Order: sequence, then structure tokens, then C-alpha cells
Amino acid sequence: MSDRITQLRTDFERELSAATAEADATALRDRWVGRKGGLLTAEMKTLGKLSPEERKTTGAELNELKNYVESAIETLLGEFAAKREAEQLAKERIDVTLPGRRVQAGHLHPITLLRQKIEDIFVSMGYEIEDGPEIETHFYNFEALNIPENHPARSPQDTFYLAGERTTELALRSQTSTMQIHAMQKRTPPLRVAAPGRVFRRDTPDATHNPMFYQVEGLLIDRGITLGDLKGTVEEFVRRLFGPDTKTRFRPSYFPFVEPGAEIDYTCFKCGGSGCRVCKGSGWIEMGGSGMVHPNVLRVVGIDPEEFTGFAFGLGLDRLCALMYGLDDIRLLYENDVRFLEQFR
Ligand code: 2NM
Repeated sequence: MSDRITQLRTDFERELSAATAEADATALRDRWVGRKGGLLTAEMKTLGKLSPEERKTTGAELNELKNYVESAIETLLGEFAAKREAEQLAKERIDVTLPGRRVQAGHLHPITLLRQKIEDIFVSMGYEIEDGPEIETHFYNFEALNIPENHPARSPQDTFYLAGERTTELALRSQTSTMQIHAMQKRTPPLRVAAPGRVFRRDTPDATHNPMFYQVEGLLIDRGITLGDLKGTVEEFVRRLFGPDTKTRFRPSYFPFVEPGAEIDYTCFKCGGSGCRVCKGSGWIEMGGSGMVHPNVLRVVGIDPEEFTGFAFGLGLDRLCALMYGLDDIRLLYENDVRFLEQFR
């Protein structure tokens, strides 16, 4: 083998072992076997100047070197490509044994949970759940409920009128009884309806008041319904809500839409009536109002009070919710601070 070709081979091998990156390998290919300016390509072109004898042997040696160079570079490029692929695969590798990321799912508001529990009780006692508008006319807010013209509830001091003044006949409903008027207009007695929802009253917010709060009320109308039916129904209602040993008591009271009317107390769900902090030592907790539906209310919705009588009772969900969870401020229920709400998950 000619010294020259031996020298070329030694040079190539030195450069080959110095190639540490893919770019080195492609540069090496251009430098040695590139179609333009490749060292071996140029060397091939000089063969023509040699004698036929030399051309044959040198040509064969040069060809052998060129094949060797080309395959060495191909091998090197293949190694780099394999390495690149391995690196990519390592980057894309997924550890299927890792625990998943927990999705922060929402949950129902404590008032909603309580409302659903109460709705379930009413449904189990044969009541239909009624819904209705939060903006009401004077008729549904006051007239149909037998609330007299001069009653303070009608004043813009107590009720949110839509234009801010009592110049419009539209206002935010101040009690869920508005839905009972709609319910009675849509049905004929006998009927049993429960109406849950938000109500609005002009109150300065404090620990026990909010201008928007929640009520639920039940209404039953049939032939021969008496105060005894009201008492029995309320007793069954509190037993299902607070437990089988719960007792009730009725205190006479006045609401324009009932006659007679009564406030309902029930024995404390915490101490059972012996007295504790929840019931402030009395053993009793106020639940809400009740009464026999006033004949004027029945007449307004086309029910003959000579043929039908009925009772209604209502309670505030917010107050009950605060009491059950030991909240010292009902405003917590409307602020939607997730640190508070998360505790009801
Ligand atoms: C209460 C208390 C007393 C009541 C009356 C009626 C209607 F529409 F039938 F007249 N619905 N609800 C009523 C009676 C509600 O909640 C404090």
C-alpha cells in the first residue's frame, strides 16, 4: 500500500476518533467524501495522471479506503441518531406508577344541603316542591297575602322596590308565601306544596341578619283541616329533621295571612331540652311561624273557605344552618370564602 494512502487512513482515523458530536460526523463526511472538495474525491481525480499499472493498484486501494471511510462515518452517524432517539424517549417517558393529580371538585353549599334534606322530608310526606319568581307584583307580595295597605312590610324601608322607590309595583319577594299563591292558583285543593327559596328584606347586615336569606314553607289545603293537623304535621316534620324524640310547642302569634297564627318552638337538637349553649339554656329553639290559612287568602285564589281549610308553616334556613353548625355569624354563609365552604365537603 502506498505511503500516501496509509497516511490518509491514519489522518482519517485520528479525525474519526475526535468526532464527538453529530455535527463533527457530517463535517467529516463533507471533508473526506464530499462530492465537491472531498479529500478522497480529489484524490480519485489524480488517478488519471498515473500509469495504467499504478492506477490499477492505487485505484483499488483508494476505493477500499473510500468504502471504509464512508461506512465508518455512516456507523458513527447511526450511533448519534440512536443516541438522539434514546434521549427523546427518556424525555417522553411517563411513570405510570405515579399517583394522579387530584381534581379539586366543588361541592354543595351548606344551605343547599339543608334545603335538599328539608325538601326530601316534604316530598316523603306527599308535598310537591314549588318554585317561583324572586321579583313579584304587589298582588303576590302583599294583596293576596292579606297584608293591609298600611302594613310596614309594604314600605320601601322594609321591601326592595325595583326602582328604589314605591313608584313601581314590582319588588323583590319578602317571603316565600308568594310562591304559595301561585301554587294555589295553578292547582285545585286538596293540595300539598312546599316552597323553598331566597327572600329579600331591607335589613342592615349583622351576625343574625342579612338582606337576602332563605326560607322554606309548607302549605296543605283540604276539607276539614284543623289546627290539630298543623300540630301533627309540624311534629312529624321536626322528628324527621332532628330525630324521633323532638317535641314542639306553639305560641300564639300574628301573621296577616293566617288566623289563628302561632310561633313554633322545638326541643333543642343538641341537649334534647335540658338546656345548653345552643338553646341558651331554655331547652327550646324557635323554628318559625305557622297558622291556619286566612279565609281572605283562600278566597283570593278562588278557594271556598266554607268548603276548604288549610295550614301553612315556614322556617328560615339560614338561622337553622347557623345553629346546626355552630356558626356565630350567618354572613359566613353568603361570603363564599372557600376556606369556610370547604369544611362542608
Ligand atoms: C309562615 C308563617 C305562617 C304561610 C301562609 C301561606 C299562604 F300563602 F298560604 F297564605 N303560605 N305560608 C305562612 C304562614 C308562612 O312563615 C313564616
